[in-house]
Order: sequence, then C-alpha cells, then structure tokens
Amino acid sequence: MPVPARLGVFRVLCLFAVFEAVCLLDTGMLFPRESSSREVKELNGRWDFRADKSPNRNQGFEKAWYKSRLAETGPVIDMPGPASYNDITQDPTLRDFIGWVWYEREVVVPARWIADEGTRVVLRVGSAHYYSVVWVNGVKVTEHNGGHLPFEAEIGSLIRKDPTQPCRITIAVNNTLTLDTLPPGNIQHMDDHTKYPDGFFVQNIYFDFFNYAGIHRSVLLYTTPKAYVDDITVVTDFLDNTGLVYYKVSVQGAATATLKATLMDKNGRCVASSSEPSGVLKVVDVNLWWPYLMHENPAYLYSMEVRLMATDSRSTYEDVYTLPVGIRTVNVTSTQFLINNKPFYFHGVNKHEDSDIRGKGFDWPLIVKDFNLLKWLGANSFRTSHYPYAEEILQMCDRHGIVVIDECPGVGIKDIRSFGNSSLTHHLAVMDELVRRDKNHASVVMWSVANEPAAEMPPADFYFKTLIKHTKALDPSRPVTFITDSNYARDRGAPYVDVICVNSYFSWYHDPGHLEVIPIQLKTQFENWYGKYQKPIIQSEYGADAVAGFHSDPPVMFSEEYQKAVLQSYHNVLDQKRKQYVIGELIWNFADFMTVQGITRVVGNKKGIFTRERQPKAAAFILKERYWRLANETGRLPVWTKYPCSF
Ligand code: BDP
Repeated sequence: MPVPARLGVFRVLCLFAVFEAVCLLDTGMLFPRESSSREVKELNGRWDFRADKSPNRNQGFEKAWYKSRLAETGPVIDMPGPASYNDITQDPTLRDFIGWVWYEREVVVPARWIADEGTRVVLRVGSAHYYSVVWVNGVKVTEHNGGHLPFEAEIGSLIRKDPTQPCRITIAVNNTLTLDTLPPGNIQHMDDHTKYPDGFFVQNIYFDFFNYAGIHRSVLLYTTPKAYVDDITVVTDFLDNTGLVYYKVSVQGAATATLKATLMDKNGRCVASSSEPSGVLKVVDVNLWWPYLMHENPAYLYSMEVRLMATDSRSTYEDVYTLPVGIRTVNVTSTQFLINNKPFYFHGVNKHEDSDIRGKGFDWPLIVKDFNLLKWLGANSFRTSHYPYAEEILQMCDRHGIVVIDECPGVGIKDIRSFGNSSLTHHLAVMDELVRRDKNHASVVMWSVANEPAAEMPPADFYFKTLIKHTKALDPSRPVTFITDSNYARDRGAPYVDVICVNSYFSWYHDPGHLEVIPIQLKTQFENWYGKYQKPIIQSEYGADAVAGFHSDPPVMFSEEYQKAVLQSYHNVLDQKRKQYVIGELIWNFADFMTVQGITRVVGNKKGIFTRERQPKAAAFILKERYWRLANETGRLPVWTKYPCSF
C-alpha cells in the first residue's frame, strides 16, 4: 500500500536533525564541478611509479622517497592513472604485489591560483586502493584508510610557500588487507624453508574478485574561493503535483554569508528559489524522476544552483555550485518497493568495476559501453557489488534512470576477528563516507551494508544491528539492506533490514548439475524468508558460469546452454513469486571478471552474461527478452524505444 505523502514529509523533516547527530565527518565531499567560481585540473595520464619490493616493504618510508623526486631514489617505470597497476606490465611480481607502491608526478599550477590568496586549491583523489599517504613537495598533506571513496586536502598555503617550485605530488598506496579493512583479508607468512622460498607470504582474501590496486579514479586539483559551499544535502518528496526539495547548505570559510538557492528545470528556467541556508523549494507541476522503462520521460533532472556571497576585511567572495536534483520518493511496504508511490520491480544486474588491462581503473569508454548494454538488455537497475563505484557512474545512473542499490565494501567478513570493535568502527566510518558522497543521487534508492558475511557467528548480531541502525540514522530517507545467502538460518542482519536480499546458486554450488532442484529449492527459499520476516525479497544474485563458446546439449555445467537453463528455471519461479512479495531479480553477473587464481576459476569468474570484453553469451538474449517483457508489463516505455538503434 502506498505510504501517504504526508507521512513522507514528516519523515523528511526529522531527517536533518538526525543527520547532524550521527555523521562524525565534519566536512562535505561534493563532486568537483567547474563553475564561474571553481576550476578543475585533472591529473590523469602518466605517473612515475615504483613498487617497494624491499623485504619489509618499508624502504620508501625509511629512506623518505617522498622528499625528493622518485627517480632520484631508484628506478621508476611509467604508470597510467587512473588504472590498477597489476595488469600493466609483464612482471608477475607486480601483478601479485602486496605492499606499498609509490606514484609521483609534477604539476604546473596556474599562476593565478597561487597569486590569489583568496583561492583554495584542493588536491582530490577519487579513490586509491587501499591505504594512501599523500605528500606535496615532500610535506605530508593527508592519508586515507579505504579503497573506494574519495579523499582530499587543501594545499594552497603549501604551494604558495615557494611559487617557483613545481608542485610535486607523491602518493604511496598499500593494498594490504587485514582483519580490520573492508573488505577484510589477512597476511600469512610461510616459514617452512623445505616448501617455500625465503620471506614467502600470501594475502588471503574471502571474496571472489581480484584485489586490484593503485590509483583507481581521477586525481585532480580544484579551486574554490576562501568562503565556499562545503556541502549540500537534498531530500525530495511530492504532494499531489507539487515537488518538494528539502535542502541544507553548509558553508565553510566565512563567519557570515548570504546565499541563494535556485532550482532550474531542464531548460534553465527558474522554478523555485530561496535565500535561506536550509529550507524547502516547492516546484509546481513537478516532473518527477522516474526509472528507465517505468515512464515515457524517465530520469528528469533539475539543477540546483547554490550561490554564496561572503565578505571579510580583505575582499568579497562568491562561490557557485550546481547540483543535479531528481525529485522522487522511495518507500517499502511488506510486499512492495515503491518509487513515487508506484510499485517498482528491479530487473537488473550485479556489476564489477573490472576490465582487461585497466583492472578497476576508471575508464569512460567502458562506462558508456556498459550503459548502452544495460539499456539494450532492458535492465532498470544494478547493485554496486561489492563496493562503491565511481561517482561518474552514479551520475550516469541519475541521467539514464538506472536505479542503484549502493553497496559498501563489506564483503567477505568471514573471520570472527573481523566482527570486533575496530572492524565495526571502520565499517561505520566507511558508511559515513559513502552516505556523505552518494546521498544526493536520485538513482540511489537503497544502501547495502554487507555481502554474505558469516552471519551465523554470535558477534554478528550486535555488529549488524549497530551497523544497520547507524545507516538508517545517517539517512532515514532510504531503506537499508544487507545481502545474505539463501540459508535463512543465517539471518542475523535480517530482523533489522527493510528489504531482504538473498543470493542463491541452486544447481551450481549446491547439487551441481541438477537443474531439476531449482524449482523446489527456490520456492522453499522464498517461502522460508517471507514466512519468517514478511518483508519484500530481492533475488540479489543467481547464475552459473559459462565459458563463452562452450556448447553442450543436453546442457552441462560451464556450457552456454547450462547457464541459459539455470536462468530460465529461476525465471519460472520468479514469475510466480513476483505476484506476491518478490520485488526484484539481479543476475550474477553482468560481465565475466577477474579473480584470484584457484581451482574453481578458469581465468576469472565466468558467470557474466557478457564476456569480459562485453560480447553477449546466449544467456544475454534470454535476459533481454525477459527484461523487455517485464518492462512492457510493469512500466511505460520511453518514446525513443520505438527506435531501438538509438542506443
Ligand atoms: C556469491 C558472491 C559473489 C561471487 C559469487 C560466485 O557474493 O561475490 O562472485 O558468489 O561465486 O556468493 O560466482
């Protein structure tokens, strides 16, 4: 049953008070955008690079490699950024390297940035995996714990100290995973010299993707005036045909400031404005943000321009920041997921940030290709399995109406020691950073706090209760989930979530080769979970490996025919249960992806319906047919889909 709009408004009003109390972060992390007051300089391209292969991996710090040019302290090689470093060379020790690697480049900073003391110059790293330390001209400016979220440092005063010097940026990145990192891992030393070479150690991980490392997203410099818009939070609602944009702007660098918030439609026409730092903008005859294939005009975005004016004894500062805003609501009942009070069925995919050569490095051609494939497939959603994706990807989702379940890197929490206090503290901090970064995306409709943890362990109950409560308090406007495996006895997180997300691999990991178990086991799975919790369920993973080009009839495992048969069998049950309380299905996986070497993986995980090179396997056509049929049943197709060649 739709939630009455008035209730929604009440919930939104509570939101800002809670926001302040829960989030421990004291600054914003707005995506760097150019404006009349802000400039952006991308530092992508070639970096000097050296892996610290010393036995304790610590020579770089002992010899202070950051103090002079990297080339002066040893040999360097070319390394592109953004990219994982693992697959760039022919060196197997670099592919499998564990420890500190060092990146360096010199940047020419525009003279006017330096000359104008009223300009802040910020160095921002979109993401580097996993632990990073950053120096500018030999002076440490920041460090960051975590591999998938941005971090930044103001470096203006430092580069102004000696404007004649080039600006030398050194970034040391360590990919070691410990019991307290997210995802967790541990290092195992093998000291038996009859079996292993001297100093041999391995990184154990409990997740199924290659631990790619390096500078994965853009490094850039951007400017703001000294008084600036530090953060904006928007939460949207609507009442009849009036859109409501609740907003809050936080300002830094000025004791007092005046500001103007203007909401503009697609044609740049002002539809609402206010001079308050927080409040509500009312939009008459609102164009709501609708998912792809749910409406003929999906993904409508307004632009919210925030213009700030502040004065100090020296001068007057003006800062302008423009945020895309989609107006929509999200609500969950015991059987439905509602977007704008209409039932939404997730027919989508799970993805990875993964491709050959680049690893997890950000790459526009790959991203645009993937969105074209998603639209071709008729997918309306994906989950950011198993970590936060690049901000540019979420911006594409906002633009195209692709709905997102935004997952934090809480994957592979399997060791009981990873449920301790320090792990939990880090997990909460990562949720703070994730919500701070992604809270304003209309496409993000739910937070996922973890994937398949060892939920049967006793400390898991306290851990997930705390984590889920914290996430709900951070953002009461979105539901929270945690991804569980099909065994409903392992249900420690389930009492606290809004939506149950279940992964299952019947006829694959269980009863391999026996397709006939799927109808029974899948039905039992749904009935058990719903019977126990009366919460809507998403089949958040299902699938089978298929090596592209392997054929077998009757189907056998790893053939394209077997993958097809698994999908079809799941779909039969999903078609019965989606009439009741199943609210979505996300295939595992969109594309083949790289994993560690092991006896169950043949050059990576092959459960993609596309190959790693993004060519369709037979299963892709089955899914395409299904998703377009579901879209025809449940939504309204955009006008342009009459011309299927347009994407
Ligand atoms: C699931 C995991 C996913 C794996 C998948 C598989 O959530 O990360 O890649 O199994 O084994 O349980 O293919």
